[in-house]
Amino acid sequence: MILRDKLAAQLPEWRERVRNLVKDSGDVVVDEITIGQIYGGMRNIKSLVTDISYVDPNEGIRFRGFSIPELLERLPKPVGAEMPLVGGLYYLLLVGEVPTLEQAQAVEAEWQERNKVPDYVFAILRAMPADTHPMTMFSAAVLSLQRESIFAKAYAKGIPKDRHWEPMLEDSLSLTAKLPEIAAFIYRMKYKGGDVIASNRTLDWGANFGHMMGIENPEYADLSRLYFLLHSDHESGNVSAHATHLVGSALSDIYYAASAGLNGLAGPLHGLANQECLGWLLNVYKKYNGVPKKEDLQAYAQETLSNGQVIPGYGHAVLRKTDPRFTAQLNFGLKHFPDGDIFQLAALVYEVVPGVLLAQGKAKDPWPNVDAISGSLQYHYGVTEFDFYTVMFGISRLLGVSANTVWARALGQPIERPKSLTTAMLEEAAQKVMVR
Ligand code: CMX
Repeated sequence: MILRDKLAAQLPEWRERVRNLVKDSGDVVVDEITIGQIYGGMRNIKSLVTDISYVDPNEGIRFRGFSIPELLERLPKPVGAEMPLVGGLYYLLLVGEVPTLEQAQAVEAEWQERNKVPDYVFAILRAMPADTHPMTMFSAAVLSLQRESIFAKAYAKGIPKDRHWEPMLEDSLSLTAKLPEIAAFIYRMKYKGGDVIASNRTLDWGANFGHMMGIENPEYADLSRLYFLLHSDHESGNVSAHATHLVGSALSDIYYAASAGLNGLAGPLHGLANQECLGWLLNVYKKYNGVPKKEDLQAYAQETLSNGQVIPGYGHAVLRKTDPRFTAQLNFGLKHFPDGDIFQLAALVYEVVPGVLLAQGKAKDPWPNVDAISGSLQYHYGVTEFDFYTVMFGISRLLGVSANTVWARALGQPIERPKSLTTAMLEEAAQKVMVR
């Protein structure tokens, strides 16, 4: 298998590099930690490592060193398509090199071979109460697949530590292969009367999702490929990535770890913000009977803040400029449907809300993040059921976190176990500094 061979070829050098770094420079101080950070959600504490993606506060995400515009340019695309094959992105995340079309297609072929979802997953989903949130369904479906884990079986048989990554890669491919069908099943079951659409094995992973959603439009296939690329990874400290990494560090398999990551993604301050954001836009639209005047939008945003609520889709823990994932989606909308009502509203919010947040002076980043616009694009193509949006984020995010988990096992990263202190200990530490 191409991915296994490519990873195996890199591993001796990577392991040597990490071993030497830790052996020769293990005591080098990289960061200091303040009481404010300990009580402040560990913000900006440099204590994680990944080579798969990096978020620069001013520039935004780079995947394996490539910016989003560079990737949209360089990753191979299916014939006639505007956006790259997601298989090529997964290759890049795992291997670290831009694949050829053949290499990207080899990943797509791996996915096609592994995409049969066992019937018990559908039975579990059908048995859940109809008003269950789609993210709960998605996470439960992923967790239910745990019995398929090759890693768990190999570990039980005593596979040596330096080979843990191999069954982890197998599991990651088998899980990610099934995600579009599981998600589309949830969508069709919940919102389309159970009229489920079978997978089309001739389509690529991104396009097949659009087909199973019931949207036979090449533009939506391109939007799906773009969406799955943009949301895949955002270095290691965000809640979904960190939760997956933490659970995986106990040598829980990818099904356990990915389900944990999805549960974190389901929080309104993280992935659920895309659902919240569309809800916020629709409320504005309803209140003003269409796209409002700038002044009205400004008043509405101010009212949201006065009510003690956040404006979803704006602000970020790391970013300090407009998220390039926002810009890529804005450009897609401007190209394909600049006159769409909800899209125009999202674009107007971009003109108004940063000023409102700046004037309030609390948010360190008043600019839009990825969630500020994604829903308005989905809405345009008929995916109006916005409580489903975070599931799509989840499909994509599991690409990044599974690639990271394979590498964590390949480099033998240990179980995570930071140390906690009591408030009295911190007060004592503060006292000592004040006395000096
Ligand atoms: N609307 C209103 N207030 C906001 C705000 C927003 N969009 N963004 C930040 N603030 C507030 C914070 O709530 C905080 O207020 P308090 O001091 O009263 O607690 C203050 O500004 C400082 O926050 P910060 O340091 O700038 O931001 P954090 O790193 O603490 O939080 C984030 C980052 C994303 C949770 C926050 O900006 C937010 O809640 N945004 C809205 C929700 C959102 O879009 N989340 C999606 C993020 C992307 C993703 O993970 O998917």
